[in-house]
Amino acid sequence: MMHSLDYDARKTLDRLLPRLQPKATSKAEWQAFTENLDQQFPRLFGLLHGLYGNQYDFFYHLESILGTLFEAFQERPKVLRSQDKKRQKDPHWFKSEQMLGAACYVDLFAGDLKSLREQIPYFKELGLSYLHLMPLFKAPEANSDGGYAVSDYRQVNPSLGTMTDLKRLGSALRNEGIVMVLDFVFNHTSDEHEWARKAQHGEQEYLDYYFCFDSKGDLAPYEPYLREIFPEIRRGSFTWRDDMQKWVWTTFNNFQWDLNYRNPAVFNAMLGELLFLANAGADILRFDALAFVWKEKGTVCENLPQAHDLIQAFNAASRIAAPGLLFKSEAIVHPDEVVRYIDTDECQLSYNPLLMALLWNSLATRDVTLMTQSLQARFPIPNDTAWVNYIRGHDDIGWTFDDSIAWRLGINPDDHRRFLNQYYTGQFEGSFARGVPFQENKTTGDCRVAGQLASLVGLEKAIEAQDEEEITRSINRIMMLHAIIFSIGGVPVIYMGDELGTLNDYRYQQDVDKQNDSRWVNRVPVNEADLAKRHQSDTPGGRVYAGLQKLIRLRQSQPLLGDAHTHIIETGNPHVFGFTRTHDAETLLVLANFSDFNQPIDPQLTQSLLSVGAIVDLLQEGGEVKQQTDRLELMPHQVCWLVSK
Ligand code: OTU
Repeated sequence: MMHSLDYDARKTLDRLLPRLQPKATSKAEWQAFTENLDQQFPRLFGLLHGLYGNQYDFFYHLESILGTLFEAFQERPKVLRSQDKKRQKDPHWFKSEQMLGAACYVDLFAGDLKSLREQIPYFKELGLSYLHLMPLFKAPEANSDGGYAVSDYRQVNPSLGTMTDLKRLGSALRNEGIVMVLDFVFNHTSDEHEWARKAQHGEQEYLDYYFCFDSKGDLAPYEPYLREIFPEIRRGSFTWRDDMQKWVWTTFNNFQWDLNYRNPAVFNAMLGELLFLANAGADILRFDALAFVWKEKGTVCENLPQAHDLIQAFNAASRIAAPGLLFKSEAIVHPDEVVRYIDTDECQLSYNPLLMALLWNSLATRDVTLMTQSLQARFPIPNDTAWVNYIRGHDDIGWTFDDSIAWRLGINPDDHRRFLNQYYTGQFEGSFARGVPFQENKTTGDCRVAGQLASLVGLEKAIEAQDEEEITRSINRIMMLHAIIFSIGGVPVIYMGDELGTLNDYRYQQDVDKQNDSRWVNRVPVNEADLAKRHQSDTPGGRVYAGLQKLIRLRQSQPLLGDAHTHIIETGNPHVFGFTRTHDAETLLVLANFSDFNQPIDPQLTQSLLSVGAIVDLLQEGGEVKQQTDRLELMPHQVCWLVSK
């Protein structure tokens, strides 16, 4: 079977390539393109055949797709081509300890793209080598779900600048060793996208780009099975359009129309947009809401096998036209499903929502057992891929842990999620947190939490109460969480503003376009005055900044925190989270105390994990040396990075 598919792929190329070759501008160009095809086309062909092979015009679409690939290949700028070559020779480049990411909104952080370029010295000062710019494309003016409703993938939102500005920014970042990460919002377009407009005018070709239904009855094979994503905004997953007299599939907001990937023309059109972004200088594309891209009657329409085939097809295609490009998976779903998107042939990078949620869980419960057991099962991923580890971002916190592991530990998962929501919205007695509920589902009781890092760890409340001790504790919590994501393996990403201890911004409640979406509480502008405070070492923001700076420098000087193996361990103390990083014969042991009290570490633990002799904690000033037999004690929220001397 394998052979016959390969044979069919070969035969297809023999038939289609002679029609494409006249477009080549040089022999060398054609040769380079066909070499890439030799490597990736059989895989691409197999995947597309699986998805679309039963359609009568399959070969017509295949020819269009080849055309898209060759055009993008030809347009790929020289600098990006040579970068592709460099990356192919160093496929683990993103696993280096030098990698440090940040995410920011162009408007909230700098105003526009030009001014953002002027902030590069700040990014360098921080130590960044990866910058995710939140969606910056043309989008509906009033509400665009923070840019996640794209009206034109080839046009920058005019208030932020132009495509030329974006390309300039990309190359300025590249010159400073910072990779540019952009969103590929490919599950849906805005209802103002040209395709959607044409569908609104009844053009059949574009009605077929989306899921449009004539009557409520047509929704019956789907609707009962679907999860509601934004139940506070609108119930269900479909929107009635009076102008069209049709129901349109809208998983998220009414103005975000789900694309119909059963139509190969949609695949081809979106492949064109993907490669356009790659050629505009994106090093990594964030595959937004990728769990939802394939729909099938009578299923939940999330994480379907065809969604994986589709992303793999994008992967094979992009390796033909833009081989250095990486994909980052944004699957905020069950941990078993999250890892299925991670593969060198699918997404080489993935957000780690499990670590994120369980860090918050452990902070609330002061217990690391659920985190340890969950990560022991779900942290390992293929060697040529990496996690993107984060604490907070622009979205909410969803409590996506594995219920069966919780049950095993005697935790009722639903009750526990209710507790976590209460805890982080400050309704639980003794809670330090100031979060806001997000998208409470009145039917299922499901809820998520929004809030800025500093407010969620207690800093907002502590500052208000002028409680110096609690301010220090909150800052220590921030340091502990970062010391973990900086060392656990993968690319750590800071959410810009968090490095300055920025608090919740409640002004969204007065804005009609935002008040329904509490995630705006954690989308906070950062201005020059805020940035200037980083030098004031007596302010909470200045203390956070100085602490993070120190952690970042230490991370970047320690190769064991880069491309090394991670092993999550049982520390023998339910309050202390631990893991080792090993490479060749060297080991680094990380321990983190989630409780409010000092915690002892059994000397046998360090003795068995680190080689004999004295040990040094890289996070201690002067790197205090201890004998293996000395009793090690961690202060509240203290983290140790231990190596043997
Ligand atoms: C993503 O998140 C983006 O990160 C959000 O900002 C967007 O609103 C959304 O897609 C639509 O583009 O629902 O609450 O279960 O959690 O994909 C966040 C998966 C979201 C979802 C995730 C989605």
